[in-house]
Amino acid sequence: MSEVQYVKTVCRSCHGGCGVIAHVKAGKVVKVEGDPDSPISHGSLCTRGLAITQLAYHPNRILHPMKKTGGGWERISWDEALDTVAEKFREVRDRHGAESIMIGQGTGRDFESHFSRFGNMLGTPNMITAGHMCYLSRIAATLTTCGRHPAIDYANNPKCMIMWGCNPLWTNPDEYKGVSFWRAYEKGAKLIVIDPRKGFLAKRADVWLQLRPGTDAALALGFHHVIIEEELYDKDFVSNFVHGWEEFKDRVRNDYPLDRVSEITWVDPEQIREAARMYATTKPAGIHWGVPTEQTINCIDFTRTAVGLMAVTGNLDAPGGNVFHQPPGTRSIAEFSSHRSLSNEQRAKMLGGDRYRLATRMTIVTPKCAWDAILNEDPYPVKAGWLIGTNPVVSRANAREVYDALKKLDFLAVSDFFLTPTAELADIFFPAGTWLEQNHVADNWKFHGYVLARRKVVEIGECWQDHKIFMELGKRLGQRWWDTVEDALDWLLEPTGLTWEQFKEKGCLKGESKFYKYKEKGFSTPTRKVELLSTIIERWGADPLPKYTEIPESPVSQPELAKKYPYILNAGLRTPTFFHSANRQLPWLREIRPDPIVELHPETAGKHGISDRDWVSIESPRGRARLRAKLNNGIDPMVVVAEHGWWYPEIEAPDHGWDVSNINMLTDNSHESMDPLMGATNLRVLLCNISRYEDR
Ligand SMILES: Nc1nc2c(c(=O)[nH]1)N[C@H]1C(S)=C(S)[C@@H](COP(=O)(O)OP(=O)(O)OC[C@H]3O[C@@H](n4cnc5c(=O)[nH]c(N)nc54)[C@H](O)[C@@H]3O)O[C@H]1N2
Ligand SMILES: Nc1nc2c(c(=O)[nH]1)N[C@H]1C(S)=C(S)[C@@H](COP(=O)(O)OP(=O)(O)OC[C@H]3O[C@@H](n4cnc5c(=O)[nH]c(N)nc54)[C@H](O)[C@@H]3O)O[C@H]1N2
Ligand code: SF4
Ligand SMILES: [Mo]
Repeated sequence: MSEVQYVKTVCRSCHGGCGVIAHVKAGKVVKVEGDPDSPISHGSLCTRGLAITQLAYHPNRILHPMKKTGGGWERISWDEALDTVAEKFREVRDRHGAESIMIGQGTGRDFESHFSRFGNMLGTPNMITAGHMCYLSRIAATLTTCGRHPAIDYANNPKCMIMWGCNPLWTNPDEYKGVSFWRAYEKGAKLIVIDPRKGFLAKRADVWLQLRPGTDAALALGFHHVIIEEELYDKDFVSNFVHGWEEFKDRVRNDYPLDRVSEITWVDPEQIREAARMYATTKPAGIHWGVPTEQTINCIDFTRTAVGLMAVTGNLDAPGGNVFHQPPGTRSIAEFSSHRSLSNEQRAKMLGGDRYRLATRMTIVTPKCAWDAILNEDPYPVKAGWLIGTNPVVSRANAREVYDALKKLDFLAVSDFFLTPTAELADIFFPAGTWLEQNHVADNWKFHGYVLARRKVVEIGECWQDHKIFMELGKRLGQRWWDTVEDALDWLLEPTGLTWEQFKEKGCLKGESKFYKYKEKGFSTPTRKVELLSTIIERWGADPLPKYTEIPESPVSQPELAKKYPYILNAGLRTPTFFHSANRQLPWLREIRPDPIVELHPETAGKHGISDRDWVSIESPRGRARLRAKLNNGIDPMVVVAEHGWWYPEIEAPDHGWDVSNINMLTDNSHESMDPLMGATNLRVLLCNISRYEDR
């Protein structure tokens, strides 16, 4: 019998970060458990992290490169796979220009540095991510307002916390795991929850504001109204460190009195007052805001207003408030990605570049622009693509259009673990390694001040970690890369004085904690102040003050359409088991959540003769999907809350039922529905109707 070995590493079955001890027996990981020494997770792991053994050793996982032939998929060597893609990309680059190749990833998977370097050196500005409506939109809005992303400071004992459209116990998003929130909560912090759905947190809140989906910007301006009216703001701070205070005050006073805010948001004015007072008078207080606030036309204006709340209450860069964690000194993603290697001439060709000014500044392309280029050659043709760790046929708005666009490409490569509905459309498949199969300086993209050592535990089949695939394909296209993955990590770590081998032993690095840095240097904005009136946005001729814009497809803006589609569809309920479109093939997790769920208020369900667990057909002007009813009296009868990310790995290839229960068949990606500066897609507020599936 062989001995069990214990290897410390770092999970990445979501945005990652939890410390793991992997149990390895005879070259195979037989179990993972939480690492009690982890500064991020303190020994905890979630269902998805624990299920990595089922994912890594899944019988349907693809363990070697493949090419599509007339008869289906055929196994090939790495050399053939890489040479084929390099040759196709060279062909397209020579004939149409590098901009006619798009590369795409989904959510943060800790290879952004390599992804962007590959794209920059290829010469294409068309790198598609989820950043237009997730996280990078937050970075863009905070950069313009206060110079850097202010993350909630759970570690320094906030006395009051606002969970603003954020559910960290289920989602463990970005910087923070739910355990950090929970530790602060257990120390007795007051809790304000802003959420249209009564979940675990709302049930425990001191104040729960059940707002109409998509109206967060109006609600935040209502908070400001109370704070201004009752003079609860930090007078020293606003006079010394806020740009545009008088103009902002006038906007709030004139346009956002509480009765108007209440009418827009459906929240009682007295409740708004109570929550605003609690936040402004309990020190320190932090705001953790979530992705639903960014997935509407109000994306940037909401975040700017929320940063305004932190600023005027003196909670910005204050311990226990919202802070600017210092990076640990590694080279940044911008440095690694060699962004200067993309010429100005190529950069100027970025799809949507002249439309979404803030996105362009951050080099973010909203995917709709790529679909337009593929389908309509507007403004020029995109002919080839490489998608890495993303399943846009299921995860992107207006899925039918996405499917048609990817199908039309002359050539597509996909890197994944499984043959997803997106991968089935590819010509070449690259088998990626999971986080158990990689060496990496993890979490370098986050704003929590840490980097962590993700150590390779095993090798499985012929899979390669994504970083290596970028490097080896890049080299075949004449790009400058290091010899090995570890050599690149040495360079990333160089300013810290550590090599990868040394860092691997150490396990983690943390930047120094410093607060109130603005008192010496001001904020990193053009005026060195928090810009409630944005000088950057002003230069673009857009409204420099934040405001609330009514959602283009809502019962208020489209009363006629609402006669046919009377409900508000809130599409994107996460579950503790799944990560977007992933994990449906893992037995431990699918057993917990076998079916796609749509939550309905019992009154609403009753009106349509729908009982708990019935299949429901949901329909919008763009399409329909079938999900199973779960009755929930913690949502408004007008609101329908649906899970996203559903396809059926068990349904036959190549479709795998991608269009059966996929809520993105219903979502909208028209330019008119997006945030005008960022191109953020509206995923959370659409009009829909419902019926019992059997009645159709
Ligand atoms: N309606 C609706 N749609 C949404 C959302 C919503 O709230 N509502 N949320 C949106 C948000 S916030 C985001 S960020 C996007 C996410 O969108 P995506 O990132 O596209 O979604 P996933 O399903 O997580 O990723 C797809 C694939 O990545 C593969 N994968 C996982 N890890 C790796 C890896 O390390 N390497 C490689 N090569 N492959 C890997 C998985 O097997 C999976 O097939 O979805 C968006 N879609
Ligand atoms: N298990 C799991 N974890 C995940 C993911 C996953 O798919 N599964 N996805 C990851 C990704 S990429 C992201 S971006 C994060 C997102 O994680 P979070 O930012 O936590 O976002 P959600 O869980 O989508 O929504 C949080 C809460 O906002 C509420 N909400 C919905 N609409 C609105 C609205 O209009 N306004 C307000 N105020 N609240 C609203 C929801 O009811 C929910 O309780 O999660 C990450 N973690
Ligand atoms: S929260 Fe994320 S990093 Fe932590 S165990 Fe779960 S999947 Fe892994
Ligand atoms: Mo996301």
